[in-house]
Amino acid sequence: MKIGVGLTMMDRQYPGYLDSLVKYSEIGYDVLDYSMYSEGEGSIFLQDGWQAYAEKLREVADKHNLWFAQMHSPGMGPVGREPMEEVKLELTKRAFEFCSILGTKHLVVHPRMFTDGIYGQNQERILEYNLQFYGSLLPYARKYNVTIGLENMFAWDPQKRQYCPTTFSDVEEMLECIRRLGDEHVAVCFDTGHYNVLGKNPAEGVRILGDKLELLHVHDNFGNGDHHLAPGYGTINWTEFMQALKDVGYKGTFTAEAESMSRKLPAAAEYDAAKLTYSILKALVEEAGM
Ligand SMILES: [Mn+2]
Repeated sequence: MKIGVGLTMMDRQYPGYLDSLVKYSEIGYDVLDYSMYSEGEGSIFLQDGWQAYAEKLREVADKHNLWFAQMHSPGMGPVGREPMEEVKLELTKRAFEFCSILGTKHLVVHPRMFTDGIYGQNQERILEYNLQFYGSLLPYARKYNVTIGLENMFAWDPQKRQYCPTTFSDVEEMLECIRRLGDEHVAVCFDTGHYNVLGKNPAEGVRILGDKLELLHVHDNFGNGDHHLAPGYGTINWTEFMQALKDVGYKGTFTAEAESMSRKLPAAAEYDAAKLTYSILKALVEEAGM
């Protein structure tokens, strides 16, 4: 199983993605996740000729035997509360072309969430909204042959001051969305940490998703926050999780979204954090014989 990580772990020690690629390759990573999560107004992807940047990235990645297996589209606030709504939608559409230049197979696109959509409230209305939303992206998915990854989410309940379920917290809801979209360019990106925050066992989520699970955001937490730590630094049972992946015949990559391993460290320690994260992922994969 190919091992991957988000391309932000070493961005202070090695600024500029092009220079850091060699470092990920040196550590042993096979694949990378390019995140457009924070892209908005002023993004390079809104400038003429952004494709040249993408082509350069691809060229350097190829040279170092790295593959951008998955990408994350721009993060969006709840419907009606996103100040850059139009810009982020435009960037999301451009992300498909970016994927095609990089040879990326999966683009993760969060569902649109609503402030009145926690604890399963208004679920059918919100699912209808998301069917329209993903449906509007499907022409791009088909054109560039990229699969949209639906991701399981969580929200914050400001009244009870605790994390709570929202759109796609229930993996069955993602399966229902895929069934109703009826297009092979849609699959699930399972986020282990998001599931654990809600007190649910990620291994069980994997078993429900079965062959609709095509990609992962692997990270750990203590169940009291979305900490984005490497496996073993929280409360998730990774032996059980790996067994579940094996049992459902998971064929995707083992890609971490564990940026907190390095984010607050002194810049000079980022490489070592990325290396430790790799060692952990590699050991889990090898122990599971995957
Ligand atoms: Mn995630």
